[in-house]
Amino acid sequence: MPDIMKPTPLAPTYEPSRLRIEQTDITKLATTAIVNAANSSLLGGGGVDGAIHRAGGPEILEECRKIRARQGGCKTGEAVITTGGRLPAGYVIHTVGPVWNGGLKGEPELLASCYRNSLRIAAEHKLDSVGFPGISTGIYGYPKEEAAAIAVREVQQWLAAHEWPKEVVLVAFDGQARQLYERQLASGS
Ligand code: AR6
Repeated sequence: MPDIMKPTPLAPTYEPSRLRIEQTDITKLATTAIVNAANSSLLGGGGVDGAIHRAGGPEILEECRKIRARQGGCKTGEAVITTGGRLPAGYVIHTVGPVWNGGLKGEPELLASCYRNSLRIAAEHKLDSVGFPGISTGIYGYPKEEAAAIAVREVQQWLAAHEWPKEVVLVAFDGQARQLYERQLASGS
């Protein structure tokens, strides 16, 4: 067909982004689920894990104990789901990040698996929205910039290929983490 007769392609319709960054305490986040940076015992700990169990109450630990009885905890890179107890979020997805050990012990792939397996659980349960802390970037010592790059990449790839969850929030606990996420978003897309 001559060029002049070809229909003008429609301008792409505007789709509001399904990924956003929020600087907050994740225990205050009212997403359908929040993700916990747990350890393989699933019995709680410090950091965001301690904060989630404190704010959510004993029901979360009760369900964690049942999961332990069934499958013996949670391996690094994997994820399980419990109630959110008294949290504003209805559910907690517990994932176990890798301990940073120099970067040549499979840490990047294990961290990516944490994001993918948590998102898979959210999709299986058709959860609307999920908030993630910076898994492994506290006590487990993962370099924050590399971890932010993996988080943004994995979430964007998941959202491009899946309908659920509808929205993902990457939670920054401080201004430095927020800037790292914002830079990754600006450079990556
Ligand atoms: N809201 C949002 N982010 C937070 C909060 C909060 N309330 N508290 C901490 N962070 P960490 P890890 C950020 O150490 O490195 C526990 O003992 C924090 O600034 O909680 O995966 C577990 O039981 C950091 O960026 O988790 C494990 O044993 C990020 O959350 C171990 O720590 C993760 O820091 C897991 O270590």
